[in-house]
Order: sequence, then structure tokens, then C-alpha cells
Amino acid sequence: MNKPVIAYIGLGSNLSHPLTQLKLALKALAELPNSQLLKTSAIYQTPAIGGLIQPDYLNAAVKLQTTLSAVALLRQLQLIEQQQGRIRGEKWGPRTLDLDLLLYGEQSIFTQELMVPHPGIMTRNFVIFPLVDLEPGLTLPSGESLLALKAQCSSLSIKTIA
Ligand code: PH2
Ligand code: MG
Ligand code: MG
Repeated sequence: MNKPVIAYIGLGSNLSHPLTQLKLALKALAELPNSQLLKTSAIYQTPAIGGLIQPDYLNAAVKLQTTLSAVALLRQLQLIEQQQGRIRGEKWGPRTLDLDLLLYGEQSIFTQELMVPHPGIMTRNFVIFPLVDLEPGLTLPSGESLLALKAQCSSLSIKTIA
């Protein structure tokens, strides 16, 4: 049995009733094997970042304890995305559900399929705000503190909806 690890997962949706998508995803995350859902952030509405004109996103994050390996957890997240009708289209295109493995313990992982910490953590308010809800004192493997990142990012245009 692997040692339990604390992982943080980012959720995003901007298609097919995003609030329903996030709620379904939270239920699926609570039922992940060898894992325990510890905490859920508020849900935020944020303008889409990326080149395409597309609907606003709803974003959130969860804190999970798991004995799944990072890759096994990634596979589970991809399965949930697929179950909720994710079609892998353009890189920055709209999606029914995006589940990103943001942090996996203290580990830095750089492989073809997995980059942890997720590169978006450093700059995106729709990742940083939910993470602050979960663990304001969090420090990234780089040694950077989450609150320092939050201080650098815009709070304009991000609002809590639930
Ligand atoms: N995800 C993207 C691209 N742009 N914009 C917002 N506001 N929220 C997202 O989750 C998001 C995005 C690609 O994963
Ligand atoms: Mg994403
Ligand atoms: Mg993704």
C-alpha cells in the first residue's frame, strides 16, 4: 500500500450546465477508489482565459487524500472527464469538464502526460483563489507561497457563486 498523499485537483466547466457538471464531478471525486475527499472550495465564475471566444467558466478545487499514484489518479480524473462527455478538442477550447491534477504531495513531476505542479497554478486566479479556500498556508514545491501568488494575481472579474 502506498503512503497517503494530499493532492489538490482543479475543476472547470463552461459547457452543458457548468454548475451541474461541477456537482456531478464532486460526487465522482468523493467516490474515487483509495481516496478521501477532505475539502471543497467555493465555486467561482471566471471569464475564459485563452484565445477563443467562449462562455465564462465555473471553477473550483478539492483537497483529497489518496494512496493512488499520481498517474493512477490522473487516469481516474480522465475517466470522470470522459463520463461527463468531455471531447478533447482544441487546447484552449470550451469543455464540459476539466479536472487538473494541481499538486500531488510535495512532488514535482514532469513527464509527457503529467506536469505537477500544474503550470497554471502560478498565474491563474481561477486556480489560486479556490486553492486559498482549501489551504491558505500552502507552499508549492518551488518554495513559493500560495498567498504570495494570490497577491500578484487579479481579483477583478472573479466572483463566488456558491
Ligand atoms: N481552462 C482552460 C482555458 N481557460 N479559463 C477559465 N476561466 N477557467 C478555466 O478552467 C480555463 C480557462 C483550459 O483548461
Ligand atoms: Mg485546465
Ligand atoms: Mg486539463
